Amino acid sequence: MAEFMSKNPIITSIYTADPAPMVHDGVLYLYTTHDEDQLINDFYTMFDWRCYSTTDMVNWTDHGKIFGLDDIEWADDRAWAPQCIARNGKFYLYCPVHKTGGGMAIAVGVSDSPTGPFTDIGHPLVDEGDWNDIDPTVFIDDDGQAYLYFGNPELRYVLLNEDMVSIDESVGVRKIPMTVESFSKGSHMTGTTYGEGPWFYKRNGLYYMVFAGFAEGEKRNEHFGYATSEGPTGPWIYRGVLMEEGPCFTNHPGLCDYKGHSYLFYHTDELPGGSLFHRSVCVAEFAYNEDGTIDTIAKCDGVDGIE
Ligand code: FUB
Repeated sequence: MAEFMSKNPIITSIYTADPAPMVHDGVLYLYTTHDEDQLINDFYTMFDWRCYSTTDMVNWTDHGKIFGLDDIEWADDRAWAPQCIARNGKFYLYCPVHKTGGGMAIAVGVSDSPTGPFTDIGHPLVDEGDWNDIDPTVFIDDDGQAYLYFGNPELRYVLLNEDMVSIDESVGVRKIPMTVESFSKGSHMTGTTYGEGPWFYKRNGLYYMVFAGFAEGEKRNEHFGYATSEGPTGPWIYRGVLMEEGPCFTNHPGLCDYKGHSYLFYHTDELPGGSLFHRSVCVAEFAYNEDGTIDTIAKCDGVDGIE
Protein backbone atom coordinates (compact mmCIF):
# COMPACT_ATOMS: atom_id res chain seq x y z
CA MET A 1 0.00 0.00 0.00
CA ALA A 2 1.31 3.47 -0.90
CA GLU A 3 2.39 5.65 2.02
CA PHE A 4 -0.19 8.40 1.56
CA MET A 5 -3.30 6.29 1.16
CA SER A 6 -6.47 5.83 3.15
CA LYS A 7 -7.46 2.37 4.29
CA ASN A 8 -11.02 1.07 4.10
CA PRO A 9 -13.10 1.17 6.22
CA ILE A 10 -12.22 4.82 6.76
CA ILE A 11 -13.94 5.15 10.16
CA THR A 12 -12.73 2.59 12.68
CA SER A 13 -13.68 4.04 16.08
CA ILE A 14 -17.40 3.15 15.83
CA TYR A 15 -19.68 1.37 13.38
CA THR A 16 -20.98 3.79 10.73
CA ALA A 17 -23.18 3.40 7.65
CA ASP A 18 -25.10 5.33 4.98
CA PRO A 19 -22.30 7.76 4.01
CA ALA A 20 -23.37 11.13 2.58
CA PRO A 21 -20.58 13.44 1.39
CA MET A 22 -20.93 17.22 1.07
CA VAL A 23 -18.19 19.47 -0.30
CA HIS A 24 -18.25 22.96 1.17
CA ASP A 25 -15.60 25.71 1.21
CA GLY A 26 -12.84 23.32 0.13
CA VAL A 27 -13.63 20.70 2.78
CA LEU A 28 -15.22 17.29 2.23
CA TYR A 29 -17.72 16.60 5.02
CA LEU A 30 -19.02 13.07 5.43
CA TYR A 31 -22.30 12.52 7.27
CA THR A 32 -23.04 9.01 8.46
CA THR A 33 -25.43 6.99 10.50
CA HIS A 34 -24.19 5.17 13.59
CA ASP A 35 -24.79 1.48 14.36
CA GLU A 36 -24.75 0.99 18.13
CA ASP A 37 -22.59 -1.84 19.47
CA GLN A 38 -25.46 -3.21 21.60
CA LEU A 39 -28.48 -4.22 19.54
CA ILE A 40 -32.08 -3.90 20.68
CA ASN A 41 -34.37 -6.67 19.37
CA ASP A 42 -31.60 -7.87 17.06
CA PHE A 43 -32.35 -5.07 14.57
CA TYR A 44 -30.83 -1.78 13.39
CA THR A 45 -30.11 0.15 16.59
CA MET A 46 -29.39 3.70 15.50
CA PHE A 47 -29.85 6.83 17.60
CA ASP A 48 -27.70 9.60 16.12
CA TRP A 49 -25.92 11.04 13.10
CA ARG A 50 -22.17 11.67 12.88
CA CYS A 51 -19.92 13.94 10.84
CA TYR A 52 -16.32 13.58 9.70
CA SER A 53 -14.26 15.88 7.50
CA THR A 54 -11.11 15.74 5.42
CA THR A 55 -9.07 17.86 3.04
CA ASP A 56 -6.76 15.08 1.81
CA MET A 57 -8.91 11.88 1.81
CA VAL A 58 -6.52 10.29 4.31
CA ASN A 59 -6.76 12.26 7.54
CA TRP A 60 -10.31 12.48 8.89
CA THR A 61 -11.47 14.78 11.69
CA ASP A 62 -14.20 13.30 13.88
CA HIS A 63 -16.86 15.93 14.69
CA GLY A 64 -18.83 13.44 16.78
CA LYS A 65 -22.59 13.40 17.16
CA ILE A 66 -24.14 16.32 15.28
CA PHE A 67 -27.85 15.45 15.55
CA GLY A 68 -29.81 12.69 17.27
CA LEU A 69 -33.19 11.25 18.10
CA ASP A 70 -33.02 13.05 21.44
CA ASP A 71 -33.07 16.34 19.48
CA ILE A 72 -36.34 15.39 17.75
CA GLU A 73 -39.27 15.39 20.16
CA TRP A 74 -41.72 13.67 17.80
CA ALA A 75 -39.43 10.77 16.84
CA ASP A 76 -38.53 7.69 18.85
CA ASP A 77 -36.38 5.37 16.71
CA ARG A 78 -34.42 4.68 13.52
CA ALA A 79 -31.91 7.45 12.90
CA TRP A 80 -31.40 6.32 9.31
CA ALA A 81 -29.65 7.52 6.14
CA PRO A 82 -29.27 11.35 6.03
CA GLN A 83 -28.00 13.94 3.57
CA CYS A 84 -26.81 17.51 4.23
CA ILE A 85 -26.85 20.53 1.93
CA ALA A 86 -25.89 24.19 2.28
CA ARG A 87 -28.08 27.14 1.28
CA ASN A 88 -27.96 30.84 2.12
CA GLY A 89 -25.37 30.36 4.86
CA LYS A 90 -27.25 27.58 6.64
CA PHE A 91 -26.96 23.80 6.59
CA TYR A 92 -29.92 21.44 6.28
CA LEU A 93 -29.67 17.82 7.37
CA TYR A 94 -32.52 15.63 6.06
CA CYS A 95 -33.00 12.50 8.15
CA PRO A 96 -35.40 9.56 8.11
CA VAL A 97 -36.79 8.69 11.55
CA HIS A 98 -39.59 6.67 13.06
CA LYS A 99 -42.40 8.98 14.16
CA THR A 100 -43.77 8.19 17.60
CA GLY A 101 -47.01 6.30 17.05
CA GLY A 102 -46.63 6.48 13.26
CA GLY A 103 -44.52 5.21 10.39
CA MET A 104 -41.28 6.52 8.93
CA ALA A 105 -41.01 10.25 8.23
CA ILE A 106 -38.37 12.76 7.17
CA ALA A 107 -36.99 15.22 9.72
CA VAL A 108 -34.88 18.32 9.01
CA GLY A 109 -32.15 19.65 11.24
CA VAL A 110 -30.86 23.20 10.66
CA SER A 111 -27.48 24.59 11.67
CA ASP A 112 -25.20 27.57 11.08
CA SER A 113 -22.27 25.19 10.76
CA PRO A 114 -21.70 22.06 8.64
CA THR A 115 -20.66 20.26 11.81
CA GLY A 116 -23.75 21.21 13.77
CA PRO A 117 -25.25 21.13 16.24
CA PHE A 118 -28.46 20.81 14.21
CA THR A 119 -31.86 21.90 15.52
CA ASP A 120 -35.03 20.08 14.54
CA ILE A 121 -37.70 22.19 12.80
CA GLY A 122 -40.24 20.70 15.22
CA HIS A 123 -42.32 18.55 12.86
CA PRO A 124 -41.85 16.12 9.96
CA LEU A 125 -41.11 17.60 6.54
CA VAL A 126 -42.55 14.55 4.78
CA ASP A 127 -44.97 12.25 6.59
CA GLU A 128 -47.26 10.22 4.37
CA GLY A 129 -48.19 7.93 7.23
CA ASP A 130 -46.59 4.93 5.54
CA TRP A 131 -43.16 3.28 5.68
CA ASN A 132 -41.88 4.60 2.35
CA ASP A 133 -40.55 7.88 3.72
CA ILE A 134 -36.87 7.02 4.20
CA ASP A 135 -33.47 7.85 2.71
CA PRO A 136 -33.84 11.49 1.58
CA THR A 137 -31.45 12.85 -1.06
CA VAL A 138 -31.39 16.56 -1.78
CA PHE A 139 -30.14 18.68 -4.68
CA ILE A 140 -30.50 22.35 -5.68
CA ASP A 141 -30.69 22.86 -9.44
CA ASP A 142 -29.14 25.77 -11.34
CA ASP A 143 -32.48 27.61 -11.39
CA GLY A 144 -32.65 27.48 -7.58
CA GLN A 145 -35.32 24.77 -7.36
CA ALA A 146 -34.45 22.23 -4.67
CA TYR A 147 -35.56 18.61 -4.99
CA LEU A 148 -35.85 16.02 -2.24
CA TYR A 149 -36.11 12.44 -3.48
CA PHE A 150 -36.64 9.52 -1.09
CA GLY A 151 -38.24 6.13 -0.72
CA ASN A 152 -38.34 2.38 -0.28
CA PRO A 153 -39.81 0.59 -2.24
CA GLU A 154 -41.01 3.52 -4.35
CA LEU A 155 -38.97 6.51 -5.46
CA ARG A 156 -40.84 9.72 -4.73
CA TYR A 157 -39.96 13.40 -4.57
CA VAL A 158 -41.11 16.74 -3.25
CA LEU A 159 -40.12 20.24 -4.34
CA LEU A 160 -38.55 22.17 -1.49
CA ASN A 161 -39.37 25.82 -1.02
CA GLU A 162 -36.43 28.22 -0.88
CA ASP A 163 -36.48 28.07 2.93
CA MET A 164 -35.50 24.36 2.58
CA VAL A 165 -37.76 23.44 5.51
CA SER A 166 -41.13 23.36 3.75
CA ILE A 167 -42.41 21.77 0.57
CA ASP A 168 -44.40 23.08 -2.37
CA GLU A 169 -47.80 21.87 -1.20
CA SER A 170 -49.37 22.58 -4.59
CA VAL A 171 -47.19 19.80 -6.01
CA GLY A 172 -47.20 17.55 -2.93
CA VAL A 173 -45.50 14.16 -3.03
CA ARG A 174 -44.91 12.95 -6.59
CA LYS A 175 -44.31 9.27 -7.41
CA ILE A 176 -41.76 8.27 -10.01
CA PRO A 177 -43.11 5.47 -12.25
CA MET A 178 -41.31 2.31 -11.11
CA THR A 179 -40.67 0.87 -14.56
CA VAL A 180 -38.15 -1.61 -15.91
CA GLU A 181 -36.91 1.09 -18.31
CA SER A 182 -35.99 3.26 -15.34
CA PHE A 183 -34.72 0.73 -12.82
CA SER A 184 -34.31 -2.61 -14.66
CA LYS A 185 -36.08 -5.86 -13.81
CA GLY A 186 -35.30 -6.89 -10.26
CA SER A 187 -36.55 -8.61 -7.16
CA HIS A 188 -37.73 -5.73 -4.97
CA MET A 189 -41.40 -5.05 -4.30
CA THR A 190 -42.05 -3.01 -7.46
CA GLY A 191 -40.59 -5.74 -9.68
CA THR A 192 -37.58 -3.54 -10.41
CA THR A 193 -34.09 -3.46 -8.89
CA TYR A 194 -34.79 -0.15 -7.11
CA GLY A 195 -34.60 -0.70 -3.37
CA GLU A 196 -33.71 2.39 -1.38
CA GLY A 197 -30.89 4.85 -0.69
CA PRO A 198 -31.31 7.14 -3.72
CA TRP A 199 -28.50 9.65 -4.39
CA PHE A 200 -29.55 12.47 -6.73
CA TYR A 201 -27.22 14.95 -8.42
CA LYS A 202 -26.42 16.67 -11.71
CA ARG A 203 -23.13 16.63 -13.56
CA ASN A 204 -22.37 18.26 -16.92
CA GLY A 205 -26.08 18.80 -17.53
CA LEU A 206 -27.05 15.15 -16.90
CA TYR A 207 -29.12 14.15 -13.86
CA TYR A 208 -28.09 10.99 -11.99
CA MET A 209 -30.06 8.73 -9.68
CA VAL A 210 -27.82 6.19 -7.98
CA PHE A 211 -29.59 3.73 -5.68
CA ALA A 212 -29.25 0.56 -3.63
CA GLY A 213 -31.04 -2.27 -5.42
CA PHE A 214 -31.96 -5.91 -5.50
CA ALA A 215 -31.12 -8.00 -8.53
CA GLU A 216 -33.18 -10.92 -9.75
CA GLY A 217 -32.42 -14.49 -8.75
CA GLU A 218 -30.35 -15.80 -5.91
CA LYS A 219 -28.61 -12.55 -5.06
CA ARG A 220 -29.69 -11.35 -1.63
CA ASN A 221 -27.56 -8.32 -0.75
CA GLU A 222 -27.94 -4.84 -2.15
CA HIS A 223 -25.90 -3.66 -5.11
CA PHE A 224 -25.83 -0.16 -6.61
CA GLY A 225 -27.58 0.65 -9.86
CA TYR A 226 -27.97 3.98 -11.56
CA ALA A 227 -30.28 5.80 -13.94
CA THR A 228 -29.89 9.12 -15.74
CA SER A 229 -32.30 11.70 -17.04
CA GLU A 230 -32.31 14.86 -19.14
CA GLY A 231 -34.53 16.53 -16.53
CA PRO A 232 -34.70 16.63 -12.73
CA THR A 233 -37.90 14.60 -12.47
CA GLY A 234 -37.29 12.02 -15.18
CA PRO A 235 -38.02 10.10 -17.25
CA TRP A 236 -35.23 8.02 -15.73
CA ILE A 237 -33.31 5.62 -17.95
CA TYR A 238 -31.55 2.68 -16.31
CA ARG A 239 -27.80 2.69 -17.05
CA GLY A 240 -26.42 -0.34 -15.25
CA VAL A 241 -24.76 -1.67 -12.12
CA LEU A 242 -22.53 0.85 -10.35
CA MET A 243 -21.19 -1.52 -7.68
CA GLU A 244 -21.79 -5.24 -7.33
CA GLU A 245 -23.49 -6.53 -4.20
CA GLY A 246 -21.38 -6.46 -1.08
CA PRO A 247 -20.82 -8.62 1.95
CA CYS A 248 -23.65 -7.11 3.97
CA PHE A 249 -27.39 -6.90 3.32
CA THR A 250 -27.66 -3.12 2.88
CA ASN A 251 -25.51 -0.62 1.09
CA HIS A 252 -25.90 3.10 0.54
CA PRO A 253 -24.25 5.26 -2.17
CA GLY A 254 -22.89 8.78 -1.67
CA LEU A 255 -21.04 10.39 -4.57
CA CYS A 256 -19.09 13.61 -4.95
CA ASP A 257 -16.34 15.32 -6.89
CA TYR A 258 -13.53 16.74 -4.78
CA LYS A 259 -10.31 18.46 -5.87
CA GLY A 260 -10.60 17.00 -9.38
CA HIS A 261 -11.34 13.44 -8.26
CA SER A 262 -14.63 11.53 -8.21
CA TYR A 263 -15.53 9.40 -5.20
CA LEU A 264 -18.15 6.82 -4.32
CA PHE A 265 -18.76 6.24 -0.61
CA TYR A 266 -20.43 2.98 0.43
CA HIS A 267 -20.59 0.67 3.40
CA THR A 268 -19.63 -2.91 4.19
CA ASP A 269 -19.42 -5.04 7.35
CA GLU A 270 -15.65 -5.29 7.27
CA LEU A 271 -14.61 -3.87 10.64
CA PRO A 272 -13.86 -6.52 13.27
CA GLY A 273 -17.18 -7.58 14.82
CA GLY A 274 -19.03 -6.38 11.72
CA SER A 275 -22.49 -7.63 10.73
CA LEU A 276 -25.52 -6.45 8.81
CA PHE A 277 -26.27 -4.28 11.86
CA HIS A 278 -22.63 -3.27 12.47
CA ARG A 279 -21.48 -1.58 9.29
CA SER A 280 -18.52 0.58 8.32
CA VAL A 281 -18.12 3.26 5.64
CA CYS A 282 -15.61 2.95 2.79
CA VAL A 283 -14.61 4.99 -0.25
CA ALA A 284 -13.54 4.23 -3.83
CA GLU A 285 -12.24 6.59 -6.49
CA PHE A 286 -13.67 6.33 -10.00
CA ALA A 287 -13.76 8.21 -13.30
CA TYR A 288 -16.69 9.15 -15.51
CA ASN A 289 -16.61 8.10 -19.15
CA GLU A 290 -16.73 10.93 -21.70
CA ASP A 291 -20.44 10.40 -22.31
CA GLY A 292 -21.18 10.62 -18.58
CA THR A 293 -21.70 6.90 -18.06
CA ILE A 294 -19.89 5.14 -15.22
CA ASP A 295 -18.35 1.68 -15.40
CA THR A 296 -18.96 -0.70 -12.52
CA ILE A 297 -16.81 0.41 -9.57
CA ALA A 298 -14.98 -2.24 -7.56
CA LYS A 299 -14.80 -2.25 -3.78
CA CYS A 300 -11.25 -1.40 -2.84
CA ASP A 301 -8.70 -1.18 -0.04
CA GLY A 302 -8.70 2.63 0.03
CA VAL A 303 -7.86 5.71 -2.03
CA ASP A 304 -4.74 7.78 -2.64
CA GLY A 305 -4.25 10.91 -0.61
CA ILE A 306 -4.59 14.25 -2.41
CA GLU A 307 -3.12 17.70 -1.79
O1 FUB B 1 -29.15 2.22 7.81
C1 FUB B 1 -30.54 2.09 7.94
C2 FUB B 1 -31.17 1.87 6.60
O2 FUB B 1 -30.57 0.73 6.00
C3 FUB B 1 -30.95 2.99 5.61
O3 FUB B 1 -31.84 4.04 5.77
C4 FUB B 1 -31.03 2.25 4.33
O4 FUB B 1 -30.56 2.96 3.24
C5 FUB B 1 -30.21 1.04 4.66
O5 FUB B 1 -28.83 1.30 4.59
